[in-house]
Amino acid sequence: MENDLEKLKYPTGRFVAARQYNPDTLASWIGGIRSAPLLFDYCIENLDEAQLNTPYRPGGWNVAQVVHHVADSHMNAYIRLKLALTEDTPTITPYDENAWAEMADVQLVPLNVSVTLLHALHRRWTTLLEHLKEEGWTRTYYHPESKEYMPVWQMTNQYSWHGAHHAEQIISLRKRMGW
Ligand code: NI
Repeated sequence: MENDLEKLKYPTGRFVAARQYNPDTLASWIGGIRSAPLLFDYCIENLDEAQLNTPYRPGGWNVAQVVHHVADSHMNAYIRLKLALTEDTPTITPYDENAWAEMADVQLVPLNVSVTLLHALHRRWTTLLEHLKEEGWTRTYYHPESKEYMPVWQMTNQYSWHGAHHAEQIISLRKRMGW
């Protein structure tokens, strides 16, 4: 049972941070961020209202909340990146992702608005990453809850995983439900 829940929550496996980076890993992570909005186009294609309101696992967010969450999370990530690139080890502001997922903009705004947002946001994000100079990758921000210094290369690794992780939650739900 425990294992089943783990599989539903982490269909691509838990995030395993890379220990280092090189031009190939960077290109692959940027590619993950570039393609994530397309993945969400695919995820939500032809789902009706009832399907969008279905939790991806028992007790979990529904499909719409998952996608709105990715928009919330990636907007924060983008701001964190820009802060890391322009300030000296800025302390970022954590946010309560569960509280954010219950708010009116998540409950009332059609899902395609957040997917469109992801397309726009990831276009800017990817362009920024593609034009980073070598020293940009080792700039860091400080996360006051995890008390970690997060280098830009590592957050790029993490958010590349994050998009695919949530997309796969929806894709695996669709497979299980035969949608
Ligand atoms: Ni998430």
